[in-house]
Amino acid sequence: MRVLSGEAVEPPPIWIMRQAGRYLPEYRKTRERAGSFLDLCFTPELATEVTLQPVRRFDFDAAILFCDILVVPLALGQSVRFKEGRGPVLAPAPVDLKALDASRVLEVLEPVFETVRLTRAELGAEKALIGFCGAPWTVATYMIAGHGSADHLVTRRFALQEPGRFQQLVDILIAASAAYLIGQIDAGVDVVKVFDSWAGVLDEEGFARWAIAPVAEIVSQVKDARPGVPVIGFPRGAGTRIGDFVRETGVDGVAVDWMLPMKEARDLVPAPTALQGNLDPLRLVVGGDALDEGIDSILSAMRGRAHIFNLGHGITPDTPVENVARLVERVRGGAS
Ligand code: 1CP
Repeated sequence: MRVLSGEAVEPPPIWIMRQAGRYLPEYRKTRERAGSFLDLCFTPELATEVTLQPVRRFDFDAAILFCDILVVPLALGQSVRFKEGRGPVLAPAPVDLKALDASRVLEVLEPVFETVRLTRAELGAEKALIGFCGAPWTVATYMIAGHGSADHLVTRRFALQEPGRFQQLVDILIAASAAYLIGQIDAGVDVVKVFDSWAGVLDEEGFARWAIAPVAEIVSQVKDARPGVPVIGFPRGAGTRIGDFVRETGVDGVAVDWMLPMKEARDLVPAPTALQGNLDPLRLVVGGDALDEGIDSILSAMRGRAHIFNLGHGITPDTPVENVARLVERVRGGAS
């Protein structure tokens, strides 16, 4: 929280994206007990358990609420399923705008708020609890295509051919996401993060209209309603546009992917905005010198600047748990 207010803290606090997940044996056990992935997200006792697991094991400085960005389309009434080995499947695709119902969003998401309350009660006061949602662009890519993809051609084409209808969808997502984040704050999260994992596929105009403007609106609604709660943005793939993103959205911190050097991000994003990142998750899989070199270069690039250590994207299921322990130890000044 101090770093998000602009303070440089040494050693930097650390948590990792997707820190609860399949690389942890205790997660796989709880996941089995829950049945489906969505059952896990909507069973507060189990979701609390998996939120806390990585903090217990590695003593991270923050917990991130266990849930998924796609609970928002689900709460709006689109069908969302997670297929084993295939990822999310949404139907109908593209989404039928007239069938979306914004009136029940908070009611459907009530179990998530309960997870936040249970987690906050169990988490030590010295640990931050991070809430989150997907950014409208990234969530829309699933709602239009019906599944994940690498190039997001279907959604990019839709946004170019039918900008008016796409804007309607984005407006629905802005309202639902802001209300959802405010609900998470009222339930007890200390900070919220907006994940725009697919922002990088947009061109200049697309990035301004679909990545910057909707997140700026969400940040403004959250800050009007609950002043003082910091917001982290993650415009993955923004590259040099990260400076515009921060200036125009008003986020307090920005997560940096591993393709952008931290020292460049530091120049592009003026202080006191905090920077989070940006170890290549593959270095964490490989371990050894590859891991140590990656950690050290980030730490030296960020010395003296408000920095939260993290990966440049989510941890992958093939990551050895001992490498995660080594990462935390080295960031905190051991394991040299
Ligand atoms: O248990 C399982 O097999 C399901 C795997 C899984 C997990 C562990 C999914 C399906 N979602 C999650 C949890 C999750 N998702 C969290 C939990 C908190 C944490 O520990 O970090 C968070 C923050 C997310 C956010 C999320 N979901 C994003 C944004 C961040 C990112 O990684 O880019 C995205 C794009 C999703 C969609 C999604 N959910 C799940 C999958 C496999 C995917 C990606 C599909 C694709 O690649 O298109």
